[in-house]
Amino acid sequence: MDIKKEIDNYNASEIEYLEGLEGVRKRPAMYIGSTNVYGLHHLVWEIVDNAVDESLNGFGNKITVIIRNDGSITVQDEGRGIPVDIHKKTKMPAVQLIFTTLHSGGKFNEQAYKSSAGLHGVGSAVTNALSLFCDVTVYKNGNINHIRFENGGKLKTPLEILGKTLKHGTTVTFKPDPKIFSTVEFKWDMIYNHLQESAFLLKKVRFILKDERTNNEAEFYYENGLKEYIETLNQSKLTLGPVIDFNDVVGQISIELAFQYCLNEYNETIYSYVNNVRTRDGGTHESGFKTGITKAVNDFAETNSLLRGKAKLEGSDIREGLTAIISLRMPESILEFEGQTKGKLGTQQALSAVSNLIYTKFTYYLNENKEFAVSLIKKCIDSQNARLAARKAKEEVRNKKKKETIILSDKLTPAQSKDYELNELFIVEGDSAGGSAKKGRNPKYQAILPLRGKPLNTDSITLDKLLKNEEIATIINTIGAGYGQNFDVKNAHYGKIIIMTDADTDGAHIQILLLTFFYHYMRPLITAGKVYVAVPPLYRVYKGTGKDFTYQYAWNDEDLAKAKEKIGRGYLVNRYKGLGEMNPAQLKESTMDPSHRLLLKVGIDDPLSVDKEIAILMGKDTLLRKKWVEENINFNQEDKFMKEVFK
Ligand code: TSJ
Repeated sequence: MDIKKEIDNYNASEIEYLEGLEGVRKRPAMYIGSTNVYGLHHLVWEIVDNAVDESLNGFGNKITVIIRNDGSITVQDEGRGIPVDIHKKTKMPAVQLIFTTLHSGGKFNEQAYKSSAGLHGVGSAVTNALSLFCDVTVYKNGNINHIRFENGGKLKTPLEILGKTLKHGTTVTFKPDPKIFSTVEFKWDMIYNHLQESAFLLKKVRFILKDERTNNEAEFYYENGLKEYIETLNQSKLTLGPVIDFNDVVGQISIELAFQYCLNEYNETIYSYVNNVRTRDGGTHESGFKTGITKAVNDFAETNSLLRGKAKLEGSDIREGLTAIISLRMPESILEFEGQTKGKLGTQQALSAVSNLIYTKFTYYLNENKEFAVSLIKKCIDSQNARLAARKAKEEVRNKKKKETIILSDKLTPAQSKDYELNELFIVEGDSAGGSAKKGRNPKYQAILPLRGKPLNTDSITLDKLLKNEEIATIINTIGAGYGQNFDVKNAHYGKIIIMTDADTDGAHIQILLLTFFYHYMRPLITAGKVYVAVPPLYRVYKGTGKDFTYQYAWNDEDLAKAKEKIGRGYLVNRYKGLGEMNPAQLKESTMDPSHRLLLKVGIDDPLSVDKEIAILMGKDTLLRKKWVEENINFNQEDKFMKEVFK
């Protein structure tokens, strides 16, 4: 495609140069979600995704990321190089437009495939706007072309030719602005996981990560992509049969999928992607996959008389212990996203395309691999039996309950309201804090469940033991929606489950145990965004007595400095070492009241980090666990488990 022609079609009135970038600096969260550690890395993804799109379109098969010592980061590809031609109306080089305007999305190319982030959507301009500098070198047309922006995207060095080259590709180095972000420290683990995920989705492309701060290096290259993705996700699990992978092109949609069954695992783990972007909330492709696999397995069981008069298998019987990745590519013209966060594929064609693919190919596979097929059906029947038995047990309990009065737990102080969605359950470490929480709660919708003592010896706990623990049993009863295979998030008695512990190592251990428990036995609670960790303040700065008494809470050292300034000369500081040191009124206003409290929402954001971390946390290696807690649980910052901060 001729870039010049394309740019000529541009409506000049639509182009807002630096004004646009100032808007980004005023409201960064609108463009990158937040200004915390996730927002910071969002800048990196924006740039990397452009390089990924270029190789997705067939140009370049190596992408390098280098974390620099000076706080900057470099992303390099071997593609065609960003166009440098002059745009007639504005007399600007295309590369300059791309880095300084917010309306360039889609205008610069019409490639078949384009991630929703997009080859030159607004991403590069946003990254530029939020950086102290952004330095771009384009190897193209035999020239080394260079342009540099500083101070939030202002042109510093106009496009120049530095010399001749035989190479082609793009190198971008930028340094995020600490005035915008709460942290500007790049996290090796986050970038490592993102690149590994990209490498799984983009097979046969080499990804290299270097960290000049530590001299760490990593390289990802996968011949088969999704197959290796599943192998990595299942590496510490007991599996049934091999990884099975299928792919096909149906009309304008290209489909790749891979899956494998695990034993001793209740959960289904399905990750789906469209044009390399995760579709967190599933959509038509996931529905198609579920429909197709259910029908394939049921038909096979029926044809081979394996159900022996039993009812048909339900989808959930067939998906217990299943790990699957679905990756679709489609042109923008048929791409439709739904839902509040646009994380759900709406494209109707994808449903029948995926459903037919998995149905046809898996049916064939089952017939070709009878031994595997029979053990799979056995496993599904086991799940079905467990599901039916649990339902029966539940009904019996329900009938009993009608006669007797329900005694939930003498430990629980319930909420008065029956509006489950609005109700909040505080799981509180320790009886004394539990007492304060009871007095400080809003009795209408806040319930308190104190954990007596430490719930478990954190040094030698396995999942089975965790489940048998009395405190955990109380939690299961209190939430009221079952656990494991029979957990049904629709029945949860609370819209928010809030873990409230001291800000110390013991507190961290309790958080980990509870989160691990929820992750394994009530995962939909986490994916539905109902699990939170309360962050109590570390300090209270105060002055005066009687009606002159003033005070302010502080959650970290930065807050503390601000609070001292605000309270002024003669201030005194309380340092809270635990929840127990706050009186009910203080606990209420600082940690429980929605208008002041700080809650971290627990999310499973990163498919590749969770299992690894849970393996460490639940493993036998106590030293490794201790190290993990010390490195990852920092009460002054969001940690890896935490997705968003709500104030
Ligand atoms: F995000 C970014 F702009 F900073 C960036 C873009 C960063 C990196 C590391 C690479 C890239 C990038 C862009 N790599 N390759 C491209 N390709 C184009 O911009 C391109 C090249 C040729 C044509 C054409 O039609 O001839 C069109 C485009 C959009």
